[in-house]
Amino acid sequence: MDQDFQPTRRMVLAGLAGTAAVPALGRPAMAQDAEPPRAIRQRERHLLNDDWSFVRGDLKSAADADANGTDWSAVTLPHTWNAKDSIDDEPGYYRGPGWYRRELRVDDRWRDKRVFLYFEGANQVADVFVDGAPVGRHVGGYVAFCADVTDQLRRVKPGGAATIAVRVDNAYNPDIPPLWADFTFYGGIYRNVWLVVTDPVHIDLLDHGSSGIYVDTPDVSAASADVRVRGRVVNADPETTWVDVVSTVVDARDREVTSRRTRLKLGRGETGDFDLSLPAIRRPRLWSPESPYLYKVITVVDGGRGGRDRVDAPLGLRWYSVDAATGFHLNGSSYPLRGVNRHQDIVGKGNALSDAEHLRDLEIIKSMGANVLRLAHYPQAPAVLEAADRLGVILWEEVPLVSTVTVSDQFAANSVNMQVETVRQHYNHPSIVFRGYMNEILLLPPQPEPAGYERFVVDLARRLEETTRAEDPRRLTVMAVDRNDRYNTSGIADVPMILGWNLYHGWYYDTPDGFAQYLDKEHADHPNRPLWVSEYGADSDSRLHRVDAGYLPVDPATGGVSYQDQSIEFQQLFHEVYIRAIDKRPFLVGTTLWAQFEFGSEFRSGSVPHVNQKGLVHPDRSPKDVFYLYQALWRDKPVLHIAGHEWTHRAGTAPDAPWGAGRRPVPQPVKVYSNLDSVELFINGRSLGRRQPDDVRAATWQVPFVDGANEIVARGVARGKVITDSVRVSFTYQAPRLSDPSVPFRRLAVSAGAIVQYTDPQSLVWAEDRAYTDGGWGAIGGTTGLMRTWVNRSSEDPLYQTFREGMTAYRFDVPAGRYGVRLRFAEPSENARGKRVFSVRLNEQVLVNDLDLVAVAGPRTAHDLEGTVAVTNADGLKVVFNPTVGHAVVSGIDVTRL
Ligand code: GCB
Repeated sequence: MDQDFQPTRRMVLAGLAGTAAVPALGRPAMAQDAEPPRAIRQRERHLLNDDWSFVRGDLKSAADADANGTDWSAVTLPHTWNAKDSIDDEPGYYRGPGWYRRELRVDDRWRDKRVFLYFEGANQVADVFVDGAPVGRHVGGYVAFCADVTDQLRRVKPGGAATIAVRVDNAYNPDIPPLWADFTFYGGIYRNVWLVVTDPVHIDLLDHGSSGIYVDTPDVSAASADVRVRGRVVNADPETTWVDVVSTVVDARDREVTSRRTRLKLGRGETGDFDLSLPAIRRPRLWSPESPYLYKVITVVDGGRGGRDRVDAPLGLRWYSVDAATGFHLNGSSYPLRGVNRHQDIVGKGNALSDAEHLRDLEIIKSMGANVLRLAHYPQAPAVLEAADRLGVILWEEVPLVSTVTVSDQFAANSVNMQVETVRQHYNHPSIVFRGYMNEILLLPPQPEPAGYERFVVDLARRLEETTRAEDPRRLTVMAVDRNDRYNTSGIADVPMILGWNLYHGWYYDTPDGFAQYLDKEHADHPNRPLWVSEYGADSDSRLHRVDAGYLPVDPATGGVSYQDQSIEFQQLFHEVYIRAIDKRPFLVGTTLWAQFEFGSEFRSGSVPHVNQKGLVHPDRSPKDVFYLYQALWRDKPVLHIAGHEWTHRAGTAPDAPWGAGRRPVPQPVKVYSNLDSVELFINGRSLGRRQPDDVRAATWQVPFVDGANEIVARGVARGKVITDSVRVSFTYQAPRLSDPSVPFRRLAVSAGAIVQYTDPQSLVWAEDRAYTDGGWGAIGGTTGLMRTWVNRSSEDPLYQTFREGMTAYRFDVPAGRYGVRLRFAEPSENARGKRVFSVRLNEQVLVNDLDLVAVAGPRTAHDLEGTVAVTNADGLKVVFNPTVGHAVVSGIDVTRL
C-alpha cells in the first residue's frame, strides 16, 4: 500500500473486515516523479509539482496571492481538496474556488526562449496568473491546457522569481459538463504541472493543449502501412526563417523505418502547417492487445538560428471495423472486445493520483485479461493513455456529458470544445479506437422538462458526432445509454456509429435474465445498429454474505428491485449470468463491465457510503473474488481461485440435527473459479471430489464445515504442474434448538431485517433475520426494511441500514442463565421527535422506556443499548417491544451468555 495513503476506517472495514487480509494487486504504487507526457519528453521541461501553497476559498485578486495574511498550507501536486470531505458523514462536499501559488525561479537561459506552463488537468475552471497578470483560463476538468508565459517571465529581473497563481473552481456551473453524475467532482490541480521551454521556432503547443503533431494511418494492412504526419510550426523569431521539417518513423529498437521531409518559409510571428505522407512501411508489425508493438514518429523542425524542436508520437499500426451482425474486427479478424470501465480515483485520496497509481490500475486491468477499457466518463491522465498504448488495451474515451444538459449555447459550445481538445490532445494514441460524447444523456431531464429539450439534446449529439468525425475521421463513434425507449424514439440512438447500453437488469430493475432478452430485442429491432454493452454490474461488500445467493425481489408495482443484496455472492451470481449471456451473442461489438475499481460518489449510501461498490477491486486495490471469474475466462495463464477469500467467518445450523446430537457439520457452498480442466477440493485434508469448471469457469462443492477451523484447499494440474489455492474458514455452529445441552449456547447475533449475513469488525457473524420457530429464535411479527441512506456515527452501516419494524418481540429459546443483550438501533424514516416512541423489555425487566431515537441520537444515527438479564424458566429470553407512538424498530440484537 502506498505510504502516504491513509485508508479511512470505512475503507478498511469494507475492504478487509471478516476476511483474511487480501493483498493488493500489482506492485506497490509509490508516489514518484511523474513521467513527462511524450510530447514534451524531448524538450527542456521541469516538473512543477512541488512547493505549492494552497488556500481553500477565494481571494479578491491574483495580486493577493502574493500578500501575507492568508492561511496558506503547503501542498504537493497532484492535489484535491475533496479527498476527505467527500467521504465524511456531512452531506455534500466543498464545491467552490481554491487558490494555488508557487514561486518560479527564472533561468537566464530562457531569455531568448519560449516558456509555457502545461497543466495535465485541473477541475474544473482554472485561471492562471503570473505575477498577477492573467495568462489563460481553461474550462473543463478533464483535459490538459497550456499557457504561454514567455512575456511575463521576461519582465522578471535576472536571477529573480515570478509568482504563479492559479485559481481553480469546481462549483456547479450550468454551462460546463458534467452537471450531475454518479461520481465525485473532486476539485483542484489534480494532475501534474510542467514548465516547458522551447526555441523560438517550435512545434505549436497552443492548439487546444495538443502536441501540435497529428499522426494518421490512412491505410494499414499486413502487407503495408501508410503514415501521414501533420503539424503546425510557430516562428517566434524576429526574422523570416526557412524551417526544415522531417518526420521519421523508427521501430521499437530505434531503427529508422521510413522518413520524409519538407521546408516551410515562416515570417516573423508566423505559423505554418505541414502535411507529410511518408513512404509506406512494408510488412509492418501490427499493434494489438496481445502484441502492442509500438513504433515512434519523431518530428524535428529546424529553423537554423531560430532554433530546433522535436516532438515524438507513439505509432501503433492496426486497422479495425465494426459490423452489426458480427461485432468488432481487428487487423482482419473477428475480435470480441471484453473489458471494464474505470474512474480515475482512489477512495480516500480522491482523483489526485500519481502516474504510478494510474499505471498500476492499468496493469490490474490488463492482468485480469481485459482487452478493452472504457474511460468513464471523461478523458483521463496522459499516463493512462500511454500505459494503454504500451500494455495493449483498446480504449473508449468520452467527454463528460452525463445524465442531463443545459439548454444553452454556452453549454453546447463548451461540450464541442471539450471534444475538440480531447481529440487533438490524444490523437496519436493507438490504443484509442472509440470516441464517445454522451452517457445516459436523457436520464435526468430538468423538471418540468422544457419544451424542445429532447430536440436540443439530439441536435447537440449530432453536432458532437459531426465534430468528432471531422476532427478524427478514422475512429469509431459511440454513445452510452440507459434502459429507456426514448433513445430509440428520439432518434439519438442512431446518431453514433455504435450504441452502448448500460444495463442493470437484476440490480436496479427486473431479474438478471431480462438482460439477454433486452439485448435480443434491441438487436432484432435494429439489425443494422452495432451494439455494445457499455455497463453492467452490481454492488458488493466483503462484510455481507449470502449462503444461497438468488435473484433479488422485484416489486411488481414498479418493476424495481426492492432489496439490493450487496453480498459478495450476489455480485458473483450477477456477473456469471451476464457474462454467460454476453458470450453467446457474437453480434456484440464489445462489453465493459461496471466497474473495475470501487470509486467515490459522494451522495451514494449503500453499505459503504459515498462509494460506488460495483467494483471488482476494492479501493485499496485488493481484488474481490469475482475478479477471478473474469481472469479465469479471459486469461490463458492457469487460474485457480477459491471464491471464498472474502468469506472467512461463517456461521450456520444443521436444521435437522436431532436434540443432543452435538455440533454437526453444516454443508455450505464453496465455489472455485478456474480455467483448468478439473479441480479437486479438500476440507481439512479430506477430498470432496473432482469437478470440471462450467462455462463460466465455476465449480461449486457443498462443503461440510465443522465448528472451528476449516482448511479448504483447491488443487489442479496445469501443464503438468500442480497448483493450489487455500483459504481458512472459521465456522460457528448454531444448534437448531438453543437450549440443546450438547451444544452449550454461547452467543447469537441477528441482523434484523436482513437477507444477508453481516460480519462485524470483531469477526462476529450476524445472522440473517427470520421468523421465530419453536425452540429456536426469531422475530414475532413486524416487517423488514432497508434504508438506503447512510448511518451517522457508525462505520457499520449495513447492520443499521436493515431493520425490522412493528414486531412485538424477538424470542431466543436459550437455557436458564445470565445473558448480556446488546441492541442496535437507527431511526430509518422519521426526522422529528415524538413520531416514534417505544419501550424495550428483556423478559420482565425494563431496558428502556419511551425511547425516541430522533431525540436521543438524531435521524439515521447509530444508537446502541445494552443490558443483562437472568433467564430462569423454560420460556427463554424475550426482547419485548411496546410502542407508544408509531411502531417499534430495531436493527440488530446480540445475545451473549455471561
Ligand atoms: C450508470 C452510470 C454510471 C453509474 C452506474 C451505477 O448507468 O452510467 O455512471 O455509476 O450506472 O453504478 O449506477
